[in-house]
Amino acid sequence: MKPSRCLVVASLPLWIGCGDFTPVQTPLVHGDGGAAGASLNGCTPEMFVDRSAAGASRTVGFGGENGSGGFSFAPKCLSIAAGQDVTWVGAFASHPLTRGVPGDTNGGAAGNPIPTTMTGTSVTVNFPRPGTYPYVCGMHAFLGMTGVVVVR
Ligand SMILES: [Cu+2]
Repeated sequence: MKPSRCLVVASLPLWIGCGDFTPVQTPLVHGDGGAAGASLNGCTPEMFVDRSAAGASRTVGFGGENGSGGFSFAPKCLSIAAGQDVTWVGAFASHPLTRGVPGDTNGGAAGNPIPTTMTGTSVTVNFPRPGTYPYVCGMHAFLGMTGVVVVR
């Protein structure tokens, strides 16, 4: 059988076979869309909201609080300064807070101070050190209910 198609990727010494051609897909990063470049828990660098100013709100709502949707955090991608606090507000019994990325509580920077929180409606967490600290809703991470605190 005569090959119907060949594909050469010019910039790479890569020769993808002739004949049956299957599109090559870039693996998704944490299943969040696979955008090019760094993406963590659905946050790309341009998505971070800087709340490091002295009077800025560092409250993250979820389950309808603070402008969030039922299955999301708001702001989802938050940037603060070392030493500042972040307060999560919502019903933890319905949306248990867990550090890390979906399926890996050790994802992100070491020393993630976000505590597993399964009861109550508010928790305040201090972030003493710079780093990238992802977190998820333990029940709805698969729906994209994930977020990141970057401490600069
Ligand atoms: Cu949830």
